[in-house]
Amino acid sequence: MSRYRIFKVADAIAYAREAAGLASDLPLRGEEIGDGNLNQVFRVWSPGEPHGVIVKQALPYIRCIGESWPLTRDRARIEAQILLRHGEACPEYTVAVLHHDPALSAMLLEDLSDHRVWRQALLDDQLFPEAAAQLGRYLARVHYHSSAFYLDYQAQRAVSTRFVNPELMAITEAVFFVDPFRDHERNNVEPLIRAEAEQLWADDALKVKVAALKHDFRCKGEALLHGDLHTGSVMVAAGTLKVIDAEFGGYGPIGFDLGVIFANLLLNVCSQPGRHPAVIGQRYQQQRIEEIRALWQSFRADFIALAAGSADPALAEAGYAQAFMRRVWRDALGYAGCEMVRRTIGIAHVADLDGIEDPVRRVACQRQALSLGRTLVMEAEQLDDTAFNLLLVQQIIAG
Ligand code: SR1
Ligand code: MG
Repeated sequence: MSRYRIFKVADAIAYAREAAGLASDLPLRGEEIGDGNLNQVFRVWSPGEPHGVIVKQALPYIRCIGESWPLTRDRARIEAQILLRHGEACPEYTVAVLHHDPALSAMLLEDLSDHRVWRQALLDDQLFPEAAAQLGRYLARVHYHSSAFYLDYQAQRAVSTRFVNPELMAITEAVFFVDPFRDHERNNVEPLIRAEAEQLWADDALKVKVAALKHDFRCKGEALLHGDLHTGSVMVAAGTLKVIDAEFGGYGPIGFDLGVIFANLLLNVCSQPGRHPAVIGQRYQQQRIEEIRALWQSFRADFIALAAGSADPALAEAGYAQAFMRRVWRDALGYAGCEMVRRTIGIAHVADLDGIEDPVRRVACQRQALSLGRTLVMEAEQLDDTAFNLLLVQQIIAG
């Protein structure tokens, strides 16, 4: 008989007590703290202790939709294994998995209550100056250590088979590359921006580019991706960060993770005119653009340094890692463009745009996000980092 049950607070406490090996008479409290789209999340703590633990459990359906969209609970096992694997490559910046129980579709994670969700910090205009470079370092390490630069043929094939995540990656294919580029019932299009959405849906040249990005997402298994690296998947604190929520992970193109995080910083850029007077908003826009630059620079430098030590004589060839980075950059811009479009008119939006109260300003920011997203997809091949910065200044900051 299955031990699975949908946890209430008391179940989460019981699981935490057993999994963490806590004494049966230690008083414990718990509360549901989840605000994500998919799972339930509880914090369990002992009164008077500064740190507790986090219990995350997969439901047999998508939490934000309900039972009408069933979804494999096996995602919890896959997520725990990805986090453990990423934690081996980069323990400093990956949330620690303390225990996981595939039958309960539950895992015990370190408590990050002394961290903040990066998206929320950005919305509160709180700057974490080191976060971007740290995230670049995290990506270089987790990608390198699961790539052909580090693993030999047999090892990489074995790892990529072990981390196959078909149901969750199929959702990404649908909600990232398919729905937002056509009139699909799952989309969430603000009526005032419907005309711009319809223009995108009729843009055949754009859809050809998106098709190529989707095709690569399926076929270009370069590294074990996080798979959903938006600013809500990053917890920041003074001088450090932790990456959480890897349930959409699996093998795919390295540029995908980079593109998703670039896009979420750019969505924040696009939201600034809706939230601040121009001169203040422009300062925050410059900060976000600087963060993208710092993230890319640290990712690129660390990846190239790691690749120099590759045991594969062909891939370690001088100059190859640099050439590979140029491809990753172009891929990242294309995926960033898709993420900007899908977070504006697809099923899952971001608070940066949706939280703008004034509808006229909100729609102006959404238009900016759609327009920049389209430009990134269309021009990814032509934009080196100088041209990219120029584009941002011309399209956004100069208004
Ligand atoms: C129906 S799932 C929609 C989105 O929620 C998650 O946060 C992922 O971003 C996914 O694409
Ligand atoms: Mg998530």
